[in-house]
Parts: sequence; structure tokens; C-alpha cells
Amino acid sequence: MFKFPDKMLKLFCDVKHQDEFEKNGFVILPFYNEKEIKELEALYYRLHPINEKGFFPSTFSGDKNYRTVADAEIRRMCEPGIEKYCENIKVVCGSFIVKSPGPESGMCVHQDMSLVDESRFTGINIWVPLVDLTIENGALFVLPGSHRVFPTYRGSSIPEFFQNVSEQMIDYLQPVLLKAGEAVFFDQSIIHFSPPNYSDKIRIVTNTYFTHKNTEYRTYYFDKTQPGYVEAFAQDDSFMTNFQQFGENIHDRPKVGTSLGLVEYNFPKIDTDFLEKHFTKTNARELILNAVPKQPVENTVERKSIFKRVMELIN
Ligand SMILES: O=C(O)CCC(=O)C(=O)O
Ligand SMILES: [Fe+2]
Repeated sequence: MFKFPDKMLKLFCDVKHQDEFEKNGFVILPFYNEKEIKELEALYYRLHPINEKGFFPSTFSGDKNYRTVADAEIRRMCEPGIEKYCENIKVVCGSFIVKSPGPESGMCVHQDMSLVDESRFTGINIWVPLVDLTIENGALFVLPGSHRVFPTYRGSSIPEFFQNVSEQMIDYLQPVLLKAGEAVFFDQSIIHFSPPNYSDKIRIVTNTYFTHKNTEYRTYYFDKTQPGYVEAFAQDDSFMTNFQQFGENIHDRPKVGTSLGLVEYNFPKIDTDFLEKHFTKTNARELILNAVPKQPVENTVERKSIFKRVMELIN
């Protein structure tokens, strides 16, 4: 099993940003101005005029033009912000992540898939909403410090270390209530979640993925017939934008990349005692339960049923 590096390789120009990021797994910084927000909104509607239902990242779209133009344009728009804050990095993918109003737009508690060798490198998302976030419209919730609980190999075929406590996890999450154009830079290994968009407006986010300059892409796959191991794959830098399997058969063995063979993995698991001992309770459950949907939801019973739906998503 690998170990995290004692000290993360530096990615932020400002030591304060670097320290905060290393400690908490995220840092919040101003990112787009109003003109850029308008331009990105226009780009989204130009590329993808049909509002799909629910939760729809451009990387999962079957429309290759949407994926590739969104990638190129979002990277271009991110350049000034990234240059201002970061050093010795490479940007690998730009994407839209959109939530239409409706209960099916929630995203369960998860860590993002591994994309680099985390014994040496760090994969980071710059997640920027184009609208002010509220609890109602699909804010991001994070578990501060959770990026360093265990070194993990992650991917849709690999069981998560917190799967037995996903439901209880909600009591420890912290909402990240960004203004439009503000960014949360977060480590891909942080535990995060976003409830459905209960507002009456679409929630558009740009998500840009970057890592250290000299990093190679890695993905990992677990085959149940080989317990105690995962298979590592080297991927090229266009992986995120070109990986057709995201939208089709994400749980299958990757059909692209070069297998690097099996690596040992101990599949860590945690229980409720571990959660209590390592994390601080928040009022996230109450916030979500008390969120007032803009969509016509008549009474508390119905509101509770939306909450139940969130809980189903988590499980
Ligand atoms: O945009 C969101 O609400 C969360 C998206 C997310 O975490 C993901 O796509 O992995
Ligand atoms: Fe995520």
C-alpha cells in the first residue's frame, strides 16, 4: 500500500494557500469576473441548448463536440486565474457540471476517481459556480481534512472506505456557499457531496482539473475475482475528455490506456466510532432538511420526502 508524501509538492504560489489546501483539502479563492461569468453562460447555452434532466457533467456527454469545445474554452477562460494562483502545474480538463432543478440532480457522498499516483502527486479540481450558491440550488458540501484519512485507489469499480457510514457522513459535512465566480480548489480525494437543486433555476458550474506539471495519468480498476489488488492503468492527458466509458459503461475494465499490472490494496473501511473520533459534527442535515424548495412542494411531509431522496442518493 502506498503512503502519502510527507509534504505535498507545491502547487500554489502563495504559501498560505498551499498550507490551507494541504490541511483542509480545499481552498476558496475569487476566480471569474462578471464578464467571464456571462461569457461562460453563453458558451454553455451555445454548446448545449437542450436542458437535460438531473445532474449532467459535460465529460459524461455522448456529444463529442460539446465535450471537446467545453474543454478547450473553459481551459482558456481559466488561464488567468490559474496563472495568478498556481505554479508548476498542467491543466488537463475543463468541463461544465450542470444541475437542472429537480430531486434527481443530487450527487451522492463520494471521493473523485484517482487520476494520478497519489504517493507523489495531487489531483485538483477548480469548481466554480456561475450563480450564487445556496443550500437549495445544489451547493457543494465537503468533509474538511478527509483527503488524508487513508491513501486510496478510487474508481467506480472500487468500494469506498466510508461505504458503511455514508448515511451518517452527512452530519459532518460543511457547505461551501460560494458567490458566482468564486472558486473552491479541492483535492480529488476529499469526501464531498451535493444535494439536489431545489431552486427554479439551472445551476451551472465549470470544473477544471489540474495536477503537477510532470505527472502521468493513472486510473485504477477492481476485479472482484482478484481480491486484495487493483489494476493500475497509465492514461494519456486527453483521458478525461475522451473517455467514452464515462457515459456508457463506467464500471467496466477500461478499454483505453496501458495496464501497469496489479497493485496491492487493503480496501480500508471505517465505522461510526471512527467518524466521531476524527471529525466534528455540523448542522448539515438540518440545513438540508430545512431547505425550502422553490419548486412547488406543498408541505413538510413532501419536503421530508425530498430529504429521503437525498438519503437514498447517499446510500
Ligand atoms: O457539481 C456538483 O455538484 C458535484 C460534482 C462532483 O462532485 C463530481 O462530478 O464528481
Ligand atoms: Fe466529485
